[in-house]
Amino acid sequence: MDDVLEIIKHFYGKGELLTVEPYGNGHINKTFLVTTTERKYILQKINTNAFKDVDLLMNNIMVATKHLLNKGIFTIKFLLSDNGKYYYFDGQSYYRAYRFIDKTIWHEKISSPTLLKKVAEAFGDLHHNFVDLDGHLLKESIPHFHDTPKRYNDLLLAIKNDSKNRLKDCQKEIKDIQEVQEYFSLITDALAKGEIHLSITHNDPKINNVLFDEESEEVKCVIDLDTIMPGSFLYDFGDALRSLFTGDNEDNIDPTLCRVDLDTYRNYLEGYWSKMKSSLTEKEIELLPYSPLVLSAECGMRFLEDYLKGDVYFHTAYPEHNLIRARTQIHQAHDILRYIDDLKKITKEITKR
Ligand code: ADP
Ligand code: GN1
Ligand code: MG
Repeated sequence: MDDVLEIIKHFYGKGELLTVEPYGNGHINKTFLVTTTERKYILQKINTNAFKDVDLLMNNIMVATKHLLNKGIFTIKFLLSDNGKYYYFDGQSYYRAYRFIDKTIWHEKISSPTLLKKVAEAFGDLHHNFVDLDGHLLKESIPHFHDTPKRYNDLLLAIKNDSKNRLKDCQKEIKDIQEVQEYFSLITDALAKGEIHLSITHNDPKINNVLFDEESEEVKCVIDLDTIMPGSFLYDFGDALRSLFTGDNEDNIDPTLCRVDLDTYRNYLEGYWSKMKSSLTEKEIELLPYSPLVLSAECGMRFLEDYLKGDVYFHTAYPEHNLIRARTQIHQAHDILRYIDDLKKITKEITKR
């Protein structure tokens, strides 16, 4: 914690420092809440294992947030450090600081139809607001982030290497993931054929990355902008539903708790459709119900790969953490497949309106 006390001094800040404490439930960065006599800040140690190029990362975020601010949309405000950049490098690690968004809450699970629609509208608005942003100004902060077929190849490589001798624990998970393999290239193939947009998307629309005003319960702000970069609308639609279906059970030892909820799908799609109906292609509409399947399988593969490699990417609290997370996501992918006809039917009903 002492390091953090030193680091925060390099960012412009008002008031005398009172406390610094670990904050939030993110899997990637190390997040701290800094309280001064005047204001609260979020300080993050950037995970450079995930984000290899911090200049590129912060450039993406600044381009995207400036674009939103120019439209009068509330978003995260970053602080300049005393080296004139939006990050500080202490010779070992990279840090950034931004204004704490006060009087807000986040949820790990949501079942209220009203809140679901608000989240869906927020992501629909975000997509809509990025339509006029020049995509060339942003680069991939994690190359091939949602390239699901590549994620599968990466998993195969980790299986082949079995560097931590953990392969013996995951035979069932590997078999289960291979059973849904035919769906992995649905989105990437459509992108390659030009049947769906390559737009600027969030790419990590996990539900705890949305802050709500604690009084009005309106969405205040979408946070965790590290993966704002060129992508498909379907990545965000699919991953938001992946995270909603999973709720707070991502690391539950009972994988069957991670499953489809048709009302969640219906409410989310209604909210999203209300903002994006004029912007989606026929192919995008056709793939909407498949996208949570692709993204759940992909997330399962990423956890499994990380388990096999010895937990080098996601923060873990115990040795089997990534394996348990992989199980929930792979179970969910299978459950989505089981209900795919229902999801298609709901999609047809809503998108015909
Ligand atoms: P990670 O990439 O590790 O998920 P996030 O940027 O999502 O990092 O931050 C981790 C968590 O910290 C978020 O899920 C949220 O709960 C909390 N958080 C981050 N930024 C803010 C903020 N400006 N105001 C309030 N809470 C925040
Ligand atoms: C990570 O950063 P966080 O915790 O919001 C991950 C997502 C995964 C998610 C699974 C940059 O999200 O891609 O879907 O964990 N973010 C990154 O919970 O890898
Ligand atoms: Mg996050």
